[in-house]
Amino acid sequence: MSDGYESAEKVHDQEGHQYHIGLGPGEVAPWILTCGDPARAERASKRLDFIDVERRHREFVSFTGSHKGLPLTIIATGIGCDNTEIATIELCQIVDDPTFIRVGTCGGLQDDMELEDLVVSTGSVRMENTSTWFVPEGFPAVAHYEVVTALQASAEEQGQRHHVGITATASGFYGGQGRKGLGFPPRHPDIASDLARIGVKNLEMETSTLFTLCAMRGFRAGAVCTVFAHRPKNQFIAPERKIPAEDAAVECALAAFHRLAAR
Ligand code: R1P
Ligand code: URA
Repeated sequence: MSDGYESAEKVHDQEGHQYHIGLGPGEVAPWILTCGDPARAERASKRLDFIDVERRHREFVSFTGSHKGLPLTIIATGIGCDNTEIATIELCQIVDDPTFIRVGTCGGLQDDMELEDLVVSTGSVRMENTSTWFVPEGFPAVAHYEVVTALQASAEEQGQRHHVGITATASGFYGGQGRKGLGFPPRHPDIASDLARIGVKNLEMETSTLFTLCAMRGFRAGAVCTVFAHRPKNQFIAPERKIPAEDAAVECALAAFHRLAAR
């Protein structure tokens, strides 16, 4: 059966620059940090020793350089699984054997969580349909165990409050996450508490597609997200805490990359 590689549809220019992300062969490192927010990618890029490649195409903002000697690409995908699909697939056209860590923000679902806690995903409920165009409904979106272990060890070493477990990836921030009282009643207003009851730790909008696509190819992927919304308590992070809280997740991911590279 053809896997499509032999006759890949051409969506890049003569030099192999990918249509949406604008990056070409040689411009992506095997260690890839992804996030939704371009401003987070920009801030994370300040931690690089140097930047070789900086590219801005639509919402895809990327930096390739070195972090303490480790070749690293940081890319913002924008919000959502459709963007994540594009970024992941285009990156995988131009780099060999990548390892991905998503550094995101999320809604925390469990009572024992606090705002700014980190959540390391072991897998994610596919409450989106982007991944469904590749795999059947029963296909599990799982993180790579080595990445999970590296993220957990890094969070522990850095003394960051963290939780490890199952995430849920929604295809929206409002309806898909059951947010009420906004004049647009969601069809499933109890989705957050229902997920909490079955042990799901957090809700966000990209992880299951990243995990599914990477699992299909045997590439390693993980995710660490900072709790910005405490859903059971209806709390949201204070504006002045957002950047330090995001930075903690970036720090955890960077340390995890180094752990993985040292194996
Ligand atoms: C929603 O506010 C966005 O924040 C979360 C969600 O997954 C969604 O992308 O992640 P990022 O902070 O990485 O964008
Ligand atoms: N990002 C999400 O997707 N959900 C939240 O509740 C907070 C951040």
